[in-house]
Amino acid sequence: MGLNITQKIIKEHLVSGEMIPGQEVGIKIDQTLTQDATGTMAYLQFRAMDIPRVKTELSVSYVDHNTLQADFKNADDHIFLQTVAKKHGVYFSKPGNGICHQVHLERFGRPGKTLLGSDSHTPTGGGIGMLAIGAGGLDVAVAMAGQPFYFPMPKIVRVELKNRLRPWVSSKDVILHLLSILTVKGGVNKIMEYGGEGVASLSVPERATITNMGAELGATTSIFPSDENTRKFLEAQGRVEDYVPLAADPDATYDEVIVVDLAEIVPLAACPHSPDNIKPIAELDLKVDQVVIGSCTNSSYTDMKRVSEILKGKRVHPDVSLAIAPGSRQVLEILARDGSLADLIAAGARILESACGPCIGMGQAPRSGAVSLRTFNRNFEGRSGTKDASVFLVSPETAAASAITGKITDPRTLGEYIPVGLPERFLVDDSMILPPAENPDEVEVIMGPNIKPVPIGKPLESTMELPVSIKVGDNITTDHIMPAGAKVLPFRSNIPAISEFVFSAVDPSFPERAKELGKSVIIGGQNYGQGSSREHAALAPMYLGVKAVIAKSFARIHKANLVNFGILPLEFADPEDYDSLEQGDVLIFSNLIESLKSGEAFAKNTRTRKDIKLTVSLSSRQVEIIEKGGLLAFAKAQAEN
Ligand code: MIC
Ligand code: SF4
Repeated sequence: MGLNITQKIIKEHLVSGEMIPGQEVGIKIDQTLTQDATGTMAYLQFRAMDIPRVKTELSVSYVDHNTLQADFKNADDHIFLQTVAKKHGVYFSKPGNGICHQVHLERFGRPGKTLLGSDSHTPTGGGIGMLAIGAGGLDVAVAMAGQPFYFPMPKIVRVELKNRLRPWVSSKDVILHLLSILTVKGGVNKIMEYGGEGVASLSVPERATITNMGAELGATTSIFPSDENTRKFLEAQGRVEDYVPLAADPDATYDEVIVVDLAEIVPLAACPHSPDNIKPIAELDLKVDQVVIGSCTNSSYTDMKRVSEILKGKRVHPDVSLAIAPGSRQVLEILARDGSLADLIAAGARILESACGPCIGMGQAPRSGAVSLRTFNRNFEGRSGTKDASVFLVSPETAAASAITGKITDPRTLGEYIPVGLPERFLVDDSMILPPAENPDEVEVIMGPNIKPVPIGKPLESTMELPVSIKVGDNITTDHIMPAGAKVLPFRSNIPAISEFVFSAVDPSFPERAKELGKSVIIGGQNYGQGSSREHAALAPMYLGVKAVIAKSFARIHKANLVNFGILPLEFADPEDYDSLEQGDVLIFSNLIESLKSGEAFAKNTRTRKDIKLTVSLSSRQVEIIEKGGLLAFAKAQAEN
């Protein structure tokens, strides 16, 4: 029987398990990437494993999140990352060189390879035909140590693209359209594999916009075939030798099929405060205060060039602040050399560094009550830095059109379409990517005072009495659990300090209470932990004594992170039991170790006397990890064997 693209890549990398949806598979990882906000922890964990040099084909460390240097902390992390990379065989992309996913696509992505990244938007690499998966930093550290990456074999969904997009409709609108159908949990434990005649009309950067924001569907990853367009992109990047064709066999089968008629898609927006709250632009009538163009979703050369063509000779509306962050130094330099940057500046754009910037709340927080249009992938409440701002996620075309008019504007009103293609040849200069040292023994790893040791979990106790420290609702994001932004991000390598911010936007008294309780359990609703891959959303609660989370359902990466730090992820067998629980209730768990193996556990609520039935969906490997107190202890033990 024929194979689809995903099965072909997994089969070639399979180390353990069978490709049956739901069963755990282990795959060999060819490449890894980290960024600075998750990377400091990942390299501390890698060092704790005592392995001198990474065992992957390629590992790259990027600095793109914490680039605001308000004091020594972020700069200290940068030099730590630079020296640690040099010592342990990792390439280092300096601050200013660009956003990890954009640079990785340009300079390192290779069709058919596996990529594991400590960032949830790692699936950007699916645009070039990689099996690119986001994970917690510890999973990436373990992959750098040469061990497989384990995950539940997802269902494979074929997304059949028919026809082609109409003028002024972009690939951002395609993923917004899919979010409107599938919602933020529609892709959990699924891989979206694109195919059909419409694929040929999309360039690699356009495909990467779709696979990038597939993360918002909750999907394990998304992938496109590798074809003539992939070859052209690699050739323009001066690395045609990395090209290999990759397509599904004609008789390949899929678990599900979704058909999307590209010609029927119109410009769309994700309205506040969720990426799946989709409306057509034509139905929105709002004055706009801020427009921001950039982020790993929409900051390629073609995105920026189209924006500059729209703004050329025009002026940004007097009431609008327009900020633009090109995704990489390569993009910025081409724009500078071909004159587009001058057009953007002349139009009144505020040009930002090539980094995540406003996407992660590092500057450009909108004014109180503002309407902000952003070409990003997440619009969770407060993520922009302003709690009462209304953030709409749109395409670069919609953003640019609206910056001129001062209100949300359908780009189809701009007149004749301006086609923008890939350049024949990108400007290639890798001088800001530093190779690892040839004499690693001579490299000293520099650690500033804000870099604190990684806390290690304790082995699981079979009987526990756990008070409920907080009860939250559905779709709680990791931004709720462990916020980002300019104030909190500098503490990513200091768990005691960052743990003071856990749930700060939901209930600022949480850290104090959790510490007072000593040990506790969190109660969550559906899709608990959606969004980012930040393992700090598990690590900091672990530090505060959280031993278990009981939820109606979990997002994939967060669930894996909980396991990695020895926190038990348990699901309600009957979701209605959620209603019977209150903050302050005390739950008694007994015979936990046996229950984990049997797949079923019980918690007795001492207030209501009710026995709550819980489902444990963990592999035997995960049960062992939890018993040992987390993956670090487990991986160390394995490496020693
Ligand atoms: C994000 O977009 O939320 C981040 C910041 O890139 C995160 C990683 C992090 O929290 O460091 C992600 O998406 O994984
Ligand atoms: Fe950076 Fe935003 Fe992309 Fe996360 S989503 S990697 S913060 S640009």
